Amino acid sequence: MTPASSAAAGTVHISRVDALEILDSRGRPTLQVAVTLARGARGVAGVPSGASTGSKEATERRDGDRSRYSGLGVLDVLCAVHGEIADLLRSRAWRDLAEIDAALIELDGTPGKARLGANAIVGVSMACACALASAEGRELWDWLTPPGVAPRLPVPHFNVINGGVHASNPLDFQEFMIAPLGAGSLPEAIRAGAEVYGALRDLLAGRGHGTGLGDEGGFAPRLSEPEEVLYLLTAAIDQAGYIAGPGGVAIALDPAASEFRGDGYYTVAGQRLTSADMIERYAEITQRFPVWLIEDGLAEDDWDGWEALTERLGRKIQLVGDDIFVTNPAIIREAISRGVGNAALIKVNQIGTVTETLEAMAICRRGGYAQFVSHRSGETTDTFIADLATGAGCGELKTGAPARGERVAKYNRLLEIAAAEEHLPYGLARD
Ligand code: 2PG
Ligand code: MG
Repeated sequence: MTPASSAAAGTVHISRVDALEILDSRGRPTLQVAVTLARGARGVAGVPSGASTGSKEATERRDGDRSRYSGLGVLDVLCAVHGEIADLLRSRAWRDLAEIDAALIELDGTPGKARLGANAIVGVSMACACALASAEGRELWDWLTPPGVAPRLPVPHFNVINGGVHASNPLDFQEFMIAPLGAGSLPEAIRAGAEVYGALRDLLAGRGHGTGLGDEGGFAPRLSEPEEVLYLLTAAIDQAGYIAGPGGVAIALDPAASEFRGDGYYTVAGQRLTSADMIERYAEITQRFPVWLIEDGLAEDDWDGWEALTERLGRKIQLVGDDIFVTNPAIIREAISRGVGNAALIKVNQIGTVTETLEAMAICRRGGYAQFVSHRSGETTDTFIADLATGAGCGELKTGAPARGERVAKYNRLLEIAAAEEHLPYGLARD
């Protein structure tokens, strides 16, 4: 009799927890975690890592030994998984993932998961989720669907022009995304993304711009004015044969403004701008271009600016908090009560467990905030977020360009789900 079958009904036993130091898409070490249940089900997760991180994110732990990977190794984190974490997980029967995640948080004992490392904890939490879903014979997206929520295939947001800390060009805004809001199905949306990406490559090359790629697979031309990029993007959508706008292919921006704010000013293409100037600039941008969403339009410490931005544009477009909310349930609650933004970016490794991520999404749903599930700039081929976005029914996912294996893996997972589950609707949750 296995430990699992001898456990009380409805509980599971974990028999193995393995971790491996692997590379992420930027050539930096990260973790792969595998969790095996006593009855044999197994879950594997690759841990992502960000570059433009919010200051209140859960703490990613690195070795700091400069003789290996410039100090970025994760061998100490790996030891924590094999040691303390594996000991805890194997020591008793577990009712559900929430109980496992709560025990991991308690074992760590620090507010930001700094002792064991959020990269250890998130890898274990994700791998446990996969193992538990597999043990129940359910697809991960289905297993992740909260009670009372209708799953749906999300609108993919393809990051086709990279700037900021994701590329070495002079572009201050970090991400320019295309969102096929008007596509009739997920496969049509993927096709639209890839076709516009191809048209954009031709357009850039035709104008003598480089077509080298940034960290998330978007092109990284030597442009600095956001409006110039928006003009090119709109032209590419048009050339690919789509309508630029909400009925066809719309545009989304992640300026990642915390990265270009200093001394209370924002610097865009060499210009020093106040919060009010930035808001004015965004208002003009939304007049001139089919931009339907702006993420981190202002910096994480500019809450007053965010309030003004929301007041000005919150009824017209989606205003997503990333660095400012860091997928943190308490911060999102505060934002909702102050009317800051109207949507939250959702990154599992920003908060550090799957349970807290689902809690953050539930708070958004109750508060009328949209949820935009996201990859990180450093990724593996792990596809967890494709299932999360589908299961949570939030209708929005960003996971880079329709190029580079680690980005495409998530889009291909969506195609797989769409093919297997023809009944699942596609599109924004408000539809
Ligand atoms: C962001 C993310 C993902 P990073 O700012 O939204 O695109 O970037 O992972 O570098 O924080
Ligand atoms: Mg962001």
